[in-house]
Amino acid sequence: MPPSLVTIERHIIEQQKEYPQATGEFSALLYDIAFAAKLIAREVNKAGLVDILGFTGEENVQGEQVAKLDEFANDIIFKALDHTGRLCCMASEEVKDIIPIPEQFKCGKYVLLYDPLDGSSNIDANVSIGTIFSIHRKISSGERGTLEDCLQPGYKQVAAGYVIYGSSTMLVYTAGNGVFGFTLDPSVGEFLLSHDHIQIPKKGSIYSVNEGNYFKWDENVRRYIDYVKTPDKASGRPYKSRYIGSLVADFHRNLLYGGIFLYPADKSNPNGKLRLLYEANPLAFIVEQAGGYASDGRQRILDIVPTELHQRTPLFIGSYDDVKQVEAFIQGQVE
Ligand code: AHM
Ligand code: MG
Repeated sequence: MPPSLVTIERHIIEQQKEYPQATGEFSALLYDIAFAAKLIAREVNKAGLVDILGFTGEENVQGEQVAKLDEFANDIIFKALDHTGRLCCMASEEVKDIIPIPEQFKCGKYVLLYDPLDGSSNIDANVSIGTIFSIHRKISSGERGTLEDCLQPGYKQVAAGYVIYGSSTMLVYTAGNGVFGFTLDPSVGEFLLSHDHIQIPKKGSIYSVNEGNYFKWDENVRRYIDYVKTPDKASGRPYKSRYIGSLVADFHRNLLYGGIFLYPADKSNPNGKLRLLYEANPLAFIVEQAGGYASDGRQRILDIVPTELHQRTPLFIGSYDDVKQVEAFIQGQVE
């Protein structure tokens, strides 16, 4: 078999042939993100070799310690995109307020929301980590972007994706026309199409959750977890338990193999732990494009209208049947 020669750039251009109104700005934006991802991958792969590990001693807006690589990834994404004229503003999980485009640069018609390095507590142990991104259209009327542009419901996303820095580096994205995965070939520095039209199995046999929180969950969540562990051949139970503690890695595995990832609300995190804009929305867009589903237990993640930049949400995401089933448990519809 000849190697894949479909780079991200070629793929986007070929996809856009179907949309004659496309200006090429959007494909250039995705290409810029892929470029930033390569720079982050290079640093992540060096972690351990250079004095880049460890914490800065500072806390981010979520009250968590900031690892040096988080800062690096945050800055790289900003600097790779601030001057391109394609964005009107950005927002990052690591930054309290919206990030304006510097005065000297032109503003464009898109908004970028990103989690620069998710799962960063795993860096020191060489566990897979990831970057997550979400792109919206600018909706405010002024020249420069505002909070209004960032607080749009997920169903309005134009594109979303993630990069996983694992045994290889992969970029997975959707622009609303299927989900595509590219693997970085480090010898030529290009992301090459490796996973065409990814589809998540309708029902899985994996559950991924931090079960240490079991006694902090409400009873319906506990009942669901008890259910997936109870043997029943006909419905494929017990499920396998797989939890890395790195959202992108847990999500990516379940996307390929089928399964459900859960981060419910609990006594310490009454609104869940994960963030709607930087984590839940982009992954929800991807999973729906792959045939799966994402819910906060009561409603579709993509329908939630955000009110705050760093809003958290419970998250149930993965194979369609499994997420629908956990919704039924949470809503007390299963005896
Ligand atoms: P982060 O954005 O600070 O890295 O935290 C998010 C991470 C996710 O990658 C992962 O799913 C979750 O936190 C794990 O949380 P816990 O350690 O409570 O299981
Ligand atoms: Mg995160």
